[in-house]
Amino acid sequence: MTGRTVADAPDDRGPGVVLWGAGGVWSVRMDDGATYDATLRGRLKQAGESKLAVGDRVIVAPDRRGGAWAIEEILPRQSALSRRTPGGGQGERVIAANVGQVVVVFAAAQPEPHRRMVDRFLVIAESNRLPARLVVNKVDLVDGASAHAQFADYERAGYEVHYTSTRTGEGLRHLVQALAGRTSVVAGPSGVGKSSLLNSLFPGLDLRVGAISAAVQKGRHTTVGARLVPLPDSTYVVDTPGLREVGLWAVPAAALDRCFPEFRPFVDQCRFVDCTHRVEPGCAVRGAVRDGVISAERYESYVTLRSELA
Ligand SMILES: Nc1nc2c(ncn2[C@@H]2O[C@H](COP(=O)(O)OP(=O)(O)O)[C@@H](O)[C@H]2O)c(=O)[nH]1
Ligand SMILES: [Mg+2]
Ligand SMILES: [Zn+2]
Repeated sequence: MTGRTVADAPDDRGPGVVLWGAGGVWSVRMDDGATYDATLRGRLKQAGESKLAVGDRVIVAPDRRGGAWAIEEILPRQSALSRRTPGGGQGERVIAANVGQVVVVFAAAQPEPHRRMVDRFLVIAESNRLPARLVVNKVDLVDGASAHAQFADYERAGYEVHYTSTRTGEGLRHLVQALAGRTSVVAGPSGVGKSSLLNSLFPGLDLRVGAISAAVQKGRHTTVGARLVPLPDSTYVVDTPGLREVGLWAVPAAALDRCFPEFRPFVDQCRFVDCTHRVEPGCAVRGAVRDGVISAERYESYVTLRSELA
């Protein structure tokens, strides 16, 4: 190892987190709040430029060739939201690293919530072993009792459900507490109020409301990946263009049942170890559906998704 130069002084080297990347340049926010554009050190590049993701913690140092900053080290990941190509293994692509939770946002109305789609988002979180919570926004447009009834299945399944309105402020205080100090992927269809919620929760953030959807934008600009948005008090939100495109390729068909947390107590009680919970005799999952312990709607989602994966 060569001797230290002034540029290598400890003060100029430090840990940070990747906010976004484009064309091989990564925006890294240092722990002291400064943001640098950095490129991967040569030897790390071989290891896989594609392996670095938004949310990764890295060590950044001044590049010896002067002026620029280099990512010297990628620190181990605690978790990741990733997509695996069918067949698994090789084709994994990490969308965001060190994700603490997935916050799935739907509207009570306008647009009408689509149960199958809610379940799809939750399965994506579960298959990545990430905790998930549900936000039902725009409750000002419906009566409270019906909103609660509509999402009761999710509370019974063990998910925390937040009922919110950016119009009345309902539920916002509790939601901001649920985001505080963590990194959250905020996912949901467009128009449900994700940007409005984040603006209400974090004044000054100033995200565009009613903006054209990511899907439409994609046709006009080069595709951008996920972005990590730093907020006060070590809170981060991952803004990803259309988690729907994440799809379900991450989930092996035989593991789908465990992505429904309320099925888990029953899957090992089926007569056949490879029970698909569709037609087999002695299926404990279908027994629980008959007994009203598992919601019939959630079970229907399982069957639909299972046939997609088969
Ligand atoms: N009634 C009602 N409208 C809302 C609420 N939150 C957001 N909106 C409206 O819903 C539309 C879509 O909001 P936006 O934040 O852009 O949704 P996003 O696409 O999920 O980011 C906008 O017209 C918002 O003003 C709410 O709590 N109640
Ligand atoms: Mg938005
Ligand atoms: Zn079964």
